[in-house]
Amino acid sequence: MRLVLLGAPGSGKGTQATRLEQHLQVPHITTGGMLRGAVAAGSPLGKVVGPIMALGNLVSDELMLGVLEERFAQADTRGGFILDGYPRNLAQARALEALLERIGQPLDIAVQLDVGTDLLVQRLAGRAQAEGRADDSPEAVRNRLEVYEQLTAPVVDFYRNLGKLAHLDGVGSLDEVFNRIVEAIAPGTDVG
Ligand code: B4P
Repeated sequence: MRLVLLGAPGSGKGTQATRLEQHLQVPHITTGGMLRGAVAAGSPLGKVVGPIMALGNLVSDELMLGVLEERFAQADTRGGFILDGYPRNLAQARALEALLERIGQPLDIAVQLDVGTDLLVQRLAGRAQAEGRADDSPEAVRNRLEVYEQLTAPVVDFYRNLGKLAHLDGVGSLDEVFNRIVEAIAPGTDVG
């Protein structure tokens, strides 16, 4: 299974990808997680991206593609993957299609988790208290939601036009949302 998870910040991509990793037994590739790892390690990449992420802005397409290409060069991705956090704009969506074609691993499905803005803000405020992530501050969250609307939302149409989009309701308990995804990605389910 080669799957992309799409959705606004707080829509549950990372949360559900962790569960899907167990279910599908394919690696969860989280670009946000990889970047946070680089920041925590104080690597040269982390030093560049840390301030950008703290403001809730997107890291450059060029840097992100490099990170992604490196990850896809690892053997564990050959049996499939769950990609969470990429693509975040149309240029990234096109770059991903080209990369997956090049390595002979075309995408099966893009799952979009749809959650209203009020609930997104509420979830991220909850995480800000629980985990203290720099980009969960109210100002950064506001910016991340705007960036999503302007740059990432068009990616949904990109996958719809390819006939690969499953649009799902992301509101509900963790189990409810998980079950919806499992149903949508089951073989034979019609997408588009
Ligand atoms: P990400 O790590 O991708 O952050 P995110 O969009 O906020 O999603 P996340 O997966 O963490 O949260 P989730 O919705 O699961 O990106 C962070 C930053 O990295 C970006 O702003 C950008 O700077 C940079 N970046 C990453 N990828 C990039 C790219 N491709 N290009 C450029 N820059 C990039 O969960 C949020 C909260 O909701 C959690 O607390 C969770 O417990 C809760 N929740 C989830 N599901 C729930 C449910 N059903 N009910 C109740 N609560 C729920």
